[in-house]
This record gives sequence, structure tokens and C-alpha cells, in this order.
Amino acid sequence: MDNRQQRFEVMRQRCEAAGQRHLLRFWPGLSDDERDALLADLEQIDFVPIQRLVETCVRNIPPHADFQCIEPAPFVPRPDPDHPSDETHAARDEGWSLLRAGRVAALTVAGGQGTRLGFAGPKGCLPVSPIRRKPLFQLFAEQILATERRVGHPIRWYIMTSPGNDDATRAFFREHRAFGLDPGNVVFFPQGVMPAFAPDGRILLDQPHRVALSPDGHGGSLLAMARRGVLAEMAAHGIEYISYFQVDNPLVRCLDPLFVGLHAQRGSEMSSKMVPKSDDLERVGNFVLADGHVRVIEYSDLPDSLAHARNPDGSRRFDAANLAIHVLSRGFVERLTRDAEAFGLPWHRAEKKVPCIDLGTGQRIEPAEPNAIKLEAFIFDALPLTQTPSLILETDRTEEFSPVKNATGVDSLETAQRDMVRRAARWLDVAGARVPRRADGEPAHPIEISPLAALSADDLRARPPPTVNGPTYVE
Ligand code: UD2
Repeated sequence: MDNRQQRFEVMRQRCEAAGQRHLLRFWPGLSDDERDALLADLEQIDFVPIQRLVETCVRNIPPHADFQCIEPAPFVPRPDPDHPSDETHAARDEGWSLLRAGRVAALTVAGGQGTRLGFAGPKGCLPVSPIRRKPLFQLFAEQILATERRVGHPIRWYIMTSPGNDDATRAFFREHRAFGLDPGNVVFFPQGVMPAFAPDGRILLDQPHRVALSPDGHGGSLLAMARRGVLAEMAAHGIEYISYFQVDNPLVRCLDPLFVGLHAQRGSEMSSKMVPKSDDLERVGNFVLADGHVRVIEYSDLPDSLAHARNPDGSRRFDAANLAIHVLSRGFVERLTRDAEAFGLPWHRAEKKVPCIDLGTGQRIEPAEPNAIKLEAFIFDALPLTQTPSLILETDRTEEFSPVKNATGVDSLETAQRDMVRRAARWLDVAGARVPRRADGEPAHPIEISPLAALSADDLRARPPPTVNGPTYVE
């Protein structure tokens, strides 16, 4: 038996054992290249739990958590930027010394498909900054470079890709010479994949020789870090704290000394940033406390009665929005994934439209309605697994959160650019510049501040304020 035939035999047995033998239905008519492609797809699937998943998450809808006993999660209120407390000072100093000692790395999850945005390449390549049109990846790279310059120590940056965008992401960094970073310190690793299922539990084929696979959710980052040797290489570099953020937020503070310092001082294993919600039904996760543990309940899962609930003083009861900005201790991720085969976060089920092959005719179907179930794991489901109380730090939305998720409207490129300009104008105000405003209060001209010039408003105080009388780029 040649190598291909042997691999086929292994896969045939796995597919049959998992009730998925139809995946090999078109095998006899495939070319050698197509057979190799199909085998490569099948070999990425973990078939062992598939039958159980089909029963619990595909054919049946998993029961919701009990929302009767939840309370709002406690958080550390936003420090006053003008009058920071002694604790804030001490935590920020601690964060800077951890950065100086090389004990902090950045981690960007960038494996998503960006379907809602409709941008062809990896989302991190999307040009976003208002004047220079810097891509998201460049804005993060320059923040990391600026921090390296300040601490005098290289900082490792881990970027989680997915099999579908890994090559394009790496090529983008090569083409742009890692935006000034030492390419040796930028580490890419692909996340795992999950097949899409028909409602009857059969895995869908995208083509006769391709399985309909998609990334397994940002929660897949934990297992991917264990399986791809990322945790081991972090340990070898003395990295203890992982500053985690999503690729879609151009305002994110990639390495926040205050946040890292508080996390370390409080012995938290996984910390999170939050802001008060913009409205009851804002499409963000909600931090809650259940059985003494912090959890996130997605907007789609939070019952309306709770979303609209009020405190006696009229304020919103469940008000803490998840920004998907975390610090994770490496030891925590190691503990969770020590037995990588046994570890798993819960799967979240979503009904989606997935183009696929009709198993009878072999014709491709472009569905007009959701025809498939996709399963994803979410990073915030690690929160209840911590052994120490989880820190939640309140922050300022206008400073740190304006994600690019949709092509138009809320959370789009337009709103993110607007928020970048507003923040830049505020920072220049602090620095004493006179920023002209329109009648509606918006800055009269686009303004962009390079992360290499300033990581916060304070960084601008030390230099002469620029004159703003047209589009202004602060270098
Ligand atoms: C997420 C959170 C929500 C809130 C919001 C803040 C979930 C389910 N919801 O909403 O609670 O915090 O963000 O912005 O997380 N990604 C991967 N691999 C994947 C899937 C996603 O790397 O398999 C990355 C993706 O590249 C992006 C980020 O995760 O950077 C967000 O993913 P999303 O668009 O699925 O999350 P979203 O916007 O529903």
C-alpha cells in the first residue's frame, strides 16, 4: 500500500467510526492532487469527540446556563487619569518593570474569517488609520516597537492565524519587514479548525475533495498555544504574562502597564477590561458573577429581562461590556492544557449559511437560508476555570475600544476612524494644541498620531504641540 492509500485507510476507519463515511463518497473520482487535499482536510479534524458533539450541540441545542442566580461582576473602577491613586501608581510601575524584565508578551487573535466585514484578506491587513491608512497590524506593531524602545527590551508578539489566512498573514509581514520589529520576535501560529455540520449531524463538503472547515473560535487559542509549542517557547523566554487582544480593535492598548501590573499584583490568572455598555442591548458580552466565578454571557444569550434590569438607583444592573482584552498568566494556560487531549472549552453553536456539495448529485449549493451548524470555542469561557479571583478593570471606551466588525454602520471602519480622530484630538488638547472643531464639536480635520510618537495623551505633554490647521499626522 502506498502512503496515500495508507492515509486513506486510516481516515476511512475514523470517518466510519464517527458516522461520517459520506466524506469519502467522491474518492473514486478524485485526481491524486484532490485526494491529497481531501486527506489533508480530514487529518485536521479531531474525529474522537465528533459523535458526542453531533448529539449534544448539532442535533440538539445545548441547554443554557441557569441565569437565575447571576449577579453583576465586581470590577476595579476606572482610575482617575488626573489624580491616580497610590495603588494605580504602584500597579503601573509594576507593569513597566515586568515589561522591562521581558516577562510580558503580546498575543493577537487574528484567525477569524471577517465575514461580516467583507474584506478579502486577513482582517489585520485592513488599512484603518485616518490619514496614513496604516493597517491594523501596523498600528499594533508600532505600539510594540514604541514600548520596546521605552523598556529597552525586545517584546515577543504572538499572532494566532488560521489555516485559511496563515500564508497571507506571514507574507504581509514579510512584505512590510515586520513594520520595523525584529521578525525573529514575531511568532505566527495557526489555530485549529472545526467542520460545519448539516442539521442531521453530517459534516459538510465544500467541494467533492474539500471539507467545509472553519477556524474553531478564539477559544481555540489556548489549545493551539499548547499544541504548537507556543507555551513552551514562552517559558523558554521567561514570559509569564500574555497580553491578549483581538485583531479588530485599532484603539486597543496592546501592552498596558497598569493592566498587567494590577493582574500580577492581585495574583489574577485571567483578567479582563470592561466599559459600561452603550445601551441595554449592545452586542457585546456581559460580565456576570455566577457561583462565585466571573463569566461572560453573550448578548445573544442574555435574556431581555436581565438586559433591561435596573438597580434601585435606576442604573443598568448588567452594565459591564466585555472588550475581549485580557491578561492571561502563562501558568494558567499551561494548567488548563496540560492534558491537551482532555481539555476543551464549551462549544457555542451558530446556524450559518455554508456553501456546500449536495451529497446526492455532487452539485454545489449556495444556500439562501442557514443550512449549517458551526461550532466555536470562546476565550472568555476560561474565566470560570481560574483558581483565584479574576480581575476586571474598568476603562474608558473612547480611549480603548472601537472595533471594526461590520462593513457599514455600528462598529465599522467609519466609526473606528471617527473614534481614532476624536482620541487624537483629545490627546492634542491635553498637550495644549488648539484643535479646531466644527459646529457639531467634531475635530475640523482628520488627525492621526503615530504610536511611535505617543501611546497615551501623557506622552505628548513633553513635546511642543503641533499646529492643526488641516489634516495632521503626528510622527
Ligand atoms: C466578540 C465577543 C464579545 C465582545 C466583542 C468585543 C465573542 C463571541 N464575542 O464579539 O463578547 O467581547 O467581541 O469586540 O467572542 N477570531 C479568531 N479565531 C476564530 C474566531 C475569531 O482569531 O476562530 C478572532 C477574530 O479574528 C477577531 C476576534 O476573534 O479578532 C473576534 O471574533 P468575533 O468577530 O467572532 O467576535 P464578536 O465580534 O462576535
